[in-house]
Amino acid sequence: MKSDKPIVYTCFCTDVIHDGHLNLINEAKKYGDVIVGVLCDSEMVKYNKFPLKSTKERVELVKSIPDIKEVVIQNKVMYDDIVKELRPDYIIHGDNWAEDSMKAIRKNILKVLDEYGGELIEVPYTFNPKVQKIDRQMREQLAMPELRRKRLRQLLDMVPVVKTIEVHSGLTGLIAEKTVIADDEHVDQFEAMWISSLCDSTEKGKPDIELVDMTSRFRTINDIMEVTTKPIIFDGDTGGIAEHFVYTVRSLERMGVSAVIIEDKIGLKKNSLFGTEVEQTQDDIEHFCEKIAAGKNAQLSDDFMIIARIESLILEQGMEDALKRAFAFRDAGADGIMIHSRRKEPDEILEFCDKFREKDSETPIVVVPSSFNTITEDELKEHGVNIVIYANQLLRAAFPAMQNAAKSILKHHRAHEIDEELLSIKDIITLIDEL
Ligand code: SPV
Ligand code: MG
Repeated sequence: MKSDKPIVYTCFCTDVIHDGHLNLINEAKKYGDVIVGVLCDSEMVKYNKFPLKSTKERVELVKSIPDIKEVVIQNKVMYDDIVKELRPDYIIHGDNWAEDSMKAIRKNILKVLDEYGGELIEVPYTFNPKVQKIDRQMREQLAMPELRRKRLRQLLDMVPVVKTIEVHSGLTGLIAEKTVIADDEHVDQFEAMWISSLCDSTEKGKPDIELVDMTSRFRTINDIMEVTTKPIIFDGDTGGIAEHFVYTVRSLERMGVSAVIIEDKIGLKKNSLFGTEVEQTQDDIEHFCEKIAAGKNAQLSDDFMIIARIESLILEQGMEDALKRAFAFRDAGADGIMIHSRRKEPDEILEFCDKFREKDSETPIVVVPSSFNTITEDELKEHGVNIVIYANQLLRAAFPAMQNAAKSILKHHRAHEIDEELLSIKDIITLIDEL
């Protein structure tokens, strides 16, 4: 029977119910019948709350709280749709609106309620040590190798396109981890990180020719892992000889890296964006397949992914060659295909994706739109792309800014002129939180 009591709505995006949630429900029931929304997986990710429990489990968890009339799934972080559906008299929420994303959500709630005279109830956020400990544990758990490693595979099922940004240090890792945009319509952030050989080498002042050895590259991974939780895709260059690659796979897997991408080149590797301007040799199909198979055979978990990167378009070997390689590498065990191009237009990439998808709707496709950078993630998705890697933008942003600061100091014999373009002293000394 339909109750004529007012409806009080709240949305939970959590894997664990703690005192804070129970307090909120206790408060909510004073106003009427309580309906709780469980935020769906893909929106939890946008909100930097990667779910450790499935939606079904989270629904069951919320249902186990007494005094809740109904549990529904909220499909968007923003409240427009759910409010249209339920028209609650009240939305109840903790008063923890400090972050930008939370401010945008509050604004959205007030806007949708205002349309029909609903009311927002804000209750003091429960900040007791027990709640804080649970919050911290949830976050920290995501950094553990076992959980981090499988997150890329999980993301491939959860989000339309895995947006991946280049990182080359702890600091850039923090940018990937924490950068959020929040406006009237959405909240969003990167889902994964790419450890580029170009940027890792450049950061060390070395050319991108597989000169920076694995021990050094693993240290970069470690620096990043220490301060982040998001999954890592590692640029493995050519992977080296198969006899060495198997050890790399084991090490990466043990560290909690989610995927390695290896390119089908042999001999002295140069950066792909040189194309045919420098001498580069493509490996033959059979030999590269043996390397992929050896890697797959070496890994211990099912989570880790070996993604094969095809250089046929870069080396002007044609579409047929690229496709032939893609199917051969997949059949050798590759968990995904990366197709690369250095053309300004995305045409050849899209043609490849369409032709590959005609015969294979499953194997993930990865692209790196550095040259063909006008195409959007949505357009790439329409052609079957699953992972988009922004492979070098953070380092390219930093270098001119640093050079500019150095030149200004040299020119003016003091630092005053550049100061207003810099992070303030107050901000730099408080940028990194202590544990
Ligand atoms: C990298 O980022 O190191 C890559 C992508 O391998 S590219 O530079 O485009 O070859
Ligand atoms: Mg590289």
